[in-house]
Amino acid sequence: MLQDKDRVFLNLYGLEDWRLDGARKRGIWSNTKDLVALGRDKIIEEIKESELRGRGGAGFPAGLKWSFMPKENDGRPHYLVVNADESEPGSCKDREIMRNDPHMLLEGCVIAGFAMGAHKAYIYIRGEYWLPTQRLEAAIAEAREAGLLGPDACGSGWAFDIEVSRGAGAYICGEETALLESLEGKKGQPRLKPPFPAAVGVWGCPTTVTNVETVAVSPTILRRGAAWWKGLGRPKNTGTKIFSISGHVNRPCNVEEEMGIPLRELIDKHAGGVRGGWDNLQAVIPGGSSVPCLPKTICDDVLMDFDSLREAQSGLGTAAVIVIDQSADIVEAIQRFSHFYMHESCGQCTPCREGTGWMYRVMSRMMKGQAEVEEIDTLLDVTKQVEGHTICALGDAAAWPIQGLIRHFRPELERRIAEYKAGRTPVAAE
Ligand code: L3W
Ligand code: SF4
Repeated sequence: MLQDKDRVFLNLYGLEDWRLDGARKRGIWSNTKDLVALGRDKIIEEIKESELRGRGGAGFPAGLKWSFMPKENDGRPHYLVVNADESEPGSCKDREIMRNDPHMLLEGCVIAGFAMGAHKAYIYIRGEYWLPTQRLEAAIAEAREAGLLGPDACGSGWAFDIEVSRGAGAYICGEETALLESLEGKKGQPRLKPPFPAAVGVWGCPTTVTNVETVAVSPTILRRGAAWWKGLGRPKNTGTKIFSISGHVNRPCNVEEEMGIPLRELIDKHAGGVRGGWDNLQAVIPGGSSVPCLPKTICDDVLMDFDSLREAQSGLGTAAVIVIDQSADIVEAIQRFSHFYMHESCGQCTPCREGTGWMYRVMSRMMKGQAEVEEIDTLLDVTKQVEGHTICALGDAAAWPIQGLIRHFRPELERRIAEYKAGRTPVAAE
């Protein structure tokens, strides 16, 4: 369990002052000039050494990503784009950082931006996040006033400024290249990669798109050292992480914990346990709606980090832990996710546009038992035709929850089909 001395997010619950004075008391902006003075190479080296992995879902090594930005100057400006379009069902951690400690993110932008050779950062924020937007704007104004942003940011000699841009309610704009399109004022549709944003990003310039939490923890890693961060968690799955725990628990919450904490400990210690006790658990979706669910037998001892959850054929994703007890209709839950992905598909590639609708319609029949047993394999087959055959990861995200359902709850699907054939309405399927 994470000790207080290792906590990074000191105002996660908004109990302290979120403004500049409060932030300074928590050590934010304390030596930003010295951190910049380390130089680009040393900052990136230290972030690589810490083994920090991106907190937006993919878990890509952060230092490596930053190092993709060109070193030589070809005349194009560089940009840092913070992905604050938090829309993954179950995920609400970035919201808490931005509304309760916005200066953490701003200081992180200065450091990360400098390391990438950028003089400007855009924070692309989910449009519905009105209070976090207001606080970010207010914090930016305070930081400009105090000389922390501007032509000589923090007295470092490096010009740096930040602009907030609001999204308009499309989940797909959390995909990094759709986000860039939207930032440019266009319809939010993903671009083909490569080229990756580090080569051709916003306005055709080198850009790094990265998650709020990843940027916000960076100054603390540099202040306390990569060795300290690596001492937390497990190899290649280092440091602390904010988990959003929701669903059938006694006390839903956001909590910062050590990477690799056992799922059961996380739920019992911080969320007051599963409603009705651990034995009442049916399944957990450990990383937001995009990752496959895990049945109780696996939840009993799985660890919460990227590699452990991948071994368990799921994923850490955004660490949004959705707890499902025995009272819930697991098939209906996954059917509703199918509806979500169908609705949010941008429609530009066929396997996703057609596949998400197809999967939703079959899931709707399966929920009521109105299907043939052979269709379970057909459905699985379709998910495999969608997975990996689309421009962006939304296609995968639509396929994986269904794959998880079939992997772990096939008997439940078969039972419904048998009940319906026997002339009964399957229980829990209205
Ligand atoms: C340069 C290379 N850059 C990779 C960069 C790439 C990106 C990052 C990770 O999907 C996942 C997805 C969702 N040269 C590079 C390179 N990069 N190779 O590294 O890339 P990638 O492709 O592994 O992932 P992605 O496309 O960023 C993100 C999952 O996250 N997810 C989504 C959550 C949604 C939200 C939200 O609410 N907005 O967070 C949850 O699980 O399924 O698998 O920057 O450019 N050779
Ligand atoms: Fe659009 Fe879906 Fe293709 Fe992504 S996978 S580009 S959301 S159609």
